[in-house]
Amino acid sequence: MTDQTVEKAFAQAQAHFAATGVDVEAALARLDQVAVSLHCWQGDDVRGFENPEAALTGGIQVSGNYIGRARTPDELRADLDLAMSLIPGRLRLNLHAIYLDTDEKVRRDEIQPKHFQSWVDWASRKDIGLDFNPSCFSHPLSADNLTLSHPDPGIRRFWIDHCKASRRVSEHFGRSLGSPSVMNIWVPDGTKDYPADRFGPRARLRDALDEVLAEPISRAFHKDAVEGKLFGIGAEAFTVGSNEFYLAYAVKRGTLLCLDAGHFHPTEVISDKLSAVLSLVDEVLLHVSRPMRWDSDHVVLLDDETQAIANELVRGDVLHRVAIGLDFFDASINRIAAWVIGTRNMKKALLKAMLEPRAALLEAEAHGDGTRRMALFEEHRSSPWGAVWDYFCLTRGAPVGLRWLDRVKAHERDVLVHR
Ligand code: RNT
Ligand code: ZN
Repeated sequence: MTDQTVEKAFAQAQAHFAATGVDVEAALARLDQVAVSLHCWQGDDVRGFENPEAALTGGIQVSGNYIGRARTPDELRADLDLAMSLIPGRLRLNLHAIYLDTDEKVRRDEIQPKHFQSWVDWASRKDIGLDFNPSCFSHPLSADNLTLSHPDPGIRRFWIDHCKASRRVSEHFGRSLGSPSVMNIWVPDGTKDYPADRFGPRARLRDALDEVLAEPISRAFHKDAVEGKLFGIGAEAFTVGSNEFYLAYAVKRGTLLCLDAGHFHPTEVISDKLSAVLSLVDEVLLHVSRPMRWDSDHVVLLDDETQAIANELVRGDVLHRVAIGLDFFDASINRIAAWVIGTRNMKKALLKAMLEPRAALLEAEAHGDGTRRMALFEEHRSSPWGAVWDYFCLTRGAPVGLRWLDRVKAHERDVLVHR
């Protein structure tokens, strides 16, 4: 497809959408404002650089052994540079604490901003924001699959101190880059079989979190989020930080609530939860992901639920109250392609939502005209939004159509096979 063909198709699409009452240029300007935070851990199967040989624990799992996993911070940044160059519009990077870049052996409860300075410098050169996460897994002191709720006060102390140290790193990101870092606390705490006491662990988790959050940090630099979950591998019977726990916690303590698309019962969807939660919680963090059987972390597709999430963000005009992060890990395909596919899909979904004939839909609904509403929804599915997407890619310096795959394959041949 030549640039001219893209522009011609765009002009036709623009006329199509204008006839449905939609201003395409306004939609593109709106899309330009939305940053999606890429998760660093797709690049190396959640290993990090603290001890890449350590087993991944915490009830999460990565399957596959595709060539080319990033083994150093420089390799990971090179892969991210490529992935980011293939995605149009604003991006951020979401780091885990185990991705520190230093030759020192650093205990997790002693991490400092300086251990992440190379990431800050890189992000500053790219003019992107950073987000952060304490890493409460893949560590000898998380071997019981209990961290902030551990009955042993010494172990609990270690993880509290790790989370406190993480907040200082996160604040440094926000101060250095001029955009608040969202720090998400997820702990794997849970048990394989039925516990005799569910109250004790939850009270300990609540109190530990309160201690972690005790030090006030300006929201201009750092925001706290908490992420609930239904179950994990080895934590099938009981998850301490369940969804109700964290929803209540976020409401009461004023943190962000993180909704991970893979953390609910099979027919439950987070698209419906956005309007519910945002009625009473100021801000939400999303982990856009795709549940599949037991796995909560398949690559994001442009499927109905991804679209439904985007629709809610756009229809509710809540994009300024929702941080969009991704959370999937697939080692069975090219890892850079996984980032590109998942992130482009999230942005495609947002664009398609922005091109919806909103006024006509609301009018049909106001008149109780379900027939027209359904007809409008279904026509929009096959509207020429793809031509607008191609134009967005072209004008924002990202490859149009499948051209991005040639670049990923070339990098695989030239770089990944030699790792
Ligand atoms: C695990 C949570 C969590 C992790 C990352 C690595 O179920 O979704 O967000 O995937 O922090
Ligand atoms: Zn998650």
